[in-house]
Amino acid sequence: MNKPLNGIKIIDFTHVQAGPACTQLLAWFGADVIKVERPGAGDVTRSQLRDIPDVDALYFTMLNSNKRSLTLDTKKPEGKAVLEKLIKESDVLVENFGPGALDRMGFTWERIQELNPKMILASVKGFSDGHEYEDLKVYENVAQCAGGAASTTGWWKGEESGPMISAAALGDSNTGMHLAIGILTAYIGRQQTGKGQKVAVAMQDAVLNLCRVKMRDQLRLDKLGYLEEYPQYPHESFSDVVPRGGNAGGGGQPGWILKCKGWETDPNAYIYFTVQGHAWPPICDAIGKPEWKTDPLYMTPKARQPHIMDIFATIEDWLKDKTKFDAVNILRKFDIPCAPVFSMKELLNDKSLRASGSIVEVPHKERGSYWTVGSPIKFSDLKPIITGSPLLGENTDEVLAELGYSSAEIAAMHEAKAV
Ligand code: CAO
Repeated sequence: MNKPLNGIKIIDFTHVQAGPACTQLLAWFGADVIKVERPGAGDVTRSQLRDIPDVDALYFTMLNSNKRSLTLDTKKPEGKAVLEKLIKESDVLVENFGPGALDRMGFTWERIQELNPKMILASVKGFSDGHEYEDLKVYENVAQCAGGAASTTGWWKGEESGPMISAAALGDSNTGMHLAIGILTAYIGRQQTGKGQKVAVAMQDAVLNLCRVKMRDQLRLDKLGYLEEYPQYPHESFSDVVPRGGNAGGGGQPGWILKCKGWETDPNAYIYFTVQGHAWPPICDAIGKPEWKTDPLYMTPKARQPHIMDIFATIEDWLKDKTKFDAVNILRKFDIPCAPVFSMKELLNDKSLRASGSIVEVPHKERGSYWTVGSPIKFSDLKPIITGSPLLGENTDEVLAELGYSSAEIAAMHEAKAV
């Protein structure tokens, strides 16, 4: 099968989630990704949140498939020499160490360019170069706070009204996806100029990029003093910052999460319901309120907005005797944008996701096979085959041999604990 990234060699100097998510994606599409890890320990996620004693944790296996693992102590002279050779022979070096770590190791951008002017150096950091917080180490939730997601997510009143973190990895995997786009752009650029370049994505920026519509709302709020699509409108007052909007639609279409049959005991017995402005009559027909079609209090989005929460309460009443699946099966006939709230368990066992390769079973040498999330990107001429993640140092000798080291030299490196 055609694997478009075949022939691209990537030094994967990443750990935890943001960097590994990026390099895993590139590995799925054919790049040779060599994960460089500290001898003896490796990526910290190998041992974090283990479900089987002494076996690589799912946190690691689910972010490092299709890669090779090379152990290398890059603070020892022997390790540095190997990394230098690798840099000379590779196309991309991806890293997400704390600020300055690569420089302290002796691999500044200037040094990397000396070794290989075609090298693309791709970095994830918490904040961008020159930012007043550029020295900070950053994890997922820190990035969500720094990038505007936390201040705009959650409830705006009541005891649980503080900023809220999303379960989606907006800081980590999202930044990795941005970086993958940056790497491929730099790679195409290199085909035109013959030169590599430095590509960086700050987690704060990647989160902010996904919060673009909240920035839109700030600009609107500055101008108007209110935001008509938020649940606060028109009965509550707005301050000068974008408020948290609960489960509001956020765009031009009002929406909310509504309870379905069984919500009292099933934490996911809900659907998301969207009221498309131009598609009001089918909603009225679907929920058994045909009289609303011609009622001036309901006919236009503007007329509905002041009592939109009452409308949702009426729809919720209609949902009382319907499961989330029954409800969606009815609403889909009326072309109403909606979906069940799926639990992780339901997604894991979803037949459609398994058929499409979005959920895949992967073999692993020590844990046996396990299910994971496959490629969300589908191609007509490439079906990524997801392979197991490598054991720590599984490919060390093989990679060293490819770099031209003799068996005796490799043995000496093991002896010196440099690999
Ligand atoms: N051989 C020798 N040393 C190695 C090595 C190797 N193979 N791999 C890493 N190291 C060293 C680094 O050189 C660094 O050493 P110094 O600090 O002495 O220079 C050290 O390991 C620790 O690196 P670190 O700062 O990256 O690690 P940490 O656990 O303290 O911090 C994290 C982790 C994620 C907060 C930090 O890496 C970071 O802020 N990264 C950038 C942002 C990011 O990607 N965050 C998302 C992570 S996913 O939630």
